[in-house]
Amino acid sequence: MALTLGIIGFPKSGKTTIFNTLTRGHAETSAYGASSTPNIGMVKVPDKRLDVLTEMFLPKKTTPATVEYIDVAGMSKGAAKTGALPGLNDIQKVQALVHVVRVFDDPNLPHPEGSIDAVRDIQTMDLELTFSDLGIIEKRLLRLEDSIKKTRGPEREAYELEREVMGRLNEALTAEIPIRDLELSEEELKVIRGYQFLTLKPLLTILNLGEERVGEAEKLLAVARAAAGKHKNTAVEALRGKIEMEISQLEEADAQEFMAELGIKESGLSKIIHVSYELLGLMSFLTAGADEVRAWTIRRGTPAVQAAGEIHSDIERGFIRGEIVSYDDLVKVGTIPEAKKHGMYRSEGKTYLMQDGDIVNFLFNLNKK
Ligand SMILES: Nc1nc2c(ncn2[C@@H]2O[C@H](COP(=O)(O)OP(=O)(O)O)[C@@H](O)[C@H]2O)c(=O)[nH]1
Ligand SMILES: [Mg+2]
Repeated sequence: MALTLGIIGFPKSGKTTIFNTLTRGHAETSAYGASSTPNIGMVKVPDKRLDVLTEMFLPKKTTPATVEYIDVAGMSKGAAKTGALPGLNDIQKVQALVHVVRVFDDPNLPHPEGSIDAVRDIQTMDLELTFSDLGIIEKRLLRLEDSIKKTRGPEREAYELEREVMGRLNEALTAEIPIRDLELSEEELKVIRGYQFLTLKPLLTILNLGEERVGEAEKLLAVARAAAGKHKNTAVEALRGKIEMEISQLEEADAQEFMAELGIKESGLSKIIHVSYELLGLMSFLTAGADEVRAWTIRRGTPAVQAAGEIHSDIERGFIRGEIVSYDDLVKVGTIPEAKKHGMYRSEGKTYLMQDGDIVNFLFNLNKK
């Protein structure tokens, strides 16, 4: 599945710096103006298992899973109340939001609000997202009244259901509760899916630390987590934007050395991708052979037949079974024949729930009806 994350934040918080970190890109960061066209970049999901399998299978090519990031224009406080949020169309399309919060201080680069205050910025952004959703809901509710008057039968019932759901969202948002905090049924989610509400999207908050605050990271994280992390489907992480961007642009060996010197265990790129996966309930399964070693992204709890469809709809349609060995088992014994000998190579049916790191060969028959 194609995964797209949107980077949002107030101006000069380091969004483009973090976008560059993630994409190893060179988009223009700026102390002054900001461009209004979004930066878009693809990132290969770091996965050591692919390296190990590549050594084992010596395939013609190795294909990691990818994630797309969009760096949208900076938000300004109050924007959602007076009109649409800047970049709204872009951020409506993404599956999760990454909010970059400025914690680094730089006297030459004043914060638009005049001071550095992560909790204030987290709360202000929450409000902007809330107002954006509320604006859409209020307009829709007005039109629904009209539609309900004009229709009857099943059509009217559908509108009435939507009015009921929208009413609940309206109430929650008015009380500053994001939509992702509500218990919504599959049916209710389906009713509202098309609106792409921002407060329904998982939210990863990143504290962009300056060098001078690194020692305080844990304390800052605790405070920010108390402010942002009380909601469902949220996570808060910290990283040093400027340094991470420099690291991301080094050769692998140099990057490792530099990170060791700075005491950074996991690169910002890898950390953010992994937390995003966690937040979105995603995992990877793997395919491995002489042609290609590849990682595929699916939701946790996806049945084998649906996972097969991720590779090709024909494989889903003609699904017979999956032959599966877990990555850990395969690494223990070294080869597929050995795994077979040890009874680690399993045959699984349609409803088998895929596990992270399953290495699978799907058998399918295209003549099957
Ligand atoms: N000192 C310091 N400056 C940073 C850091 N991250 C970004 N900056 C600077 O802040 C300015 C704005 O950064 P940019 O990424 O363009 O912010 P954006 O407006 O949110 O996209 C640039 O001059 C960056 O070099 C950081 O971690 N530390
Ligand atoms: Mg920018």
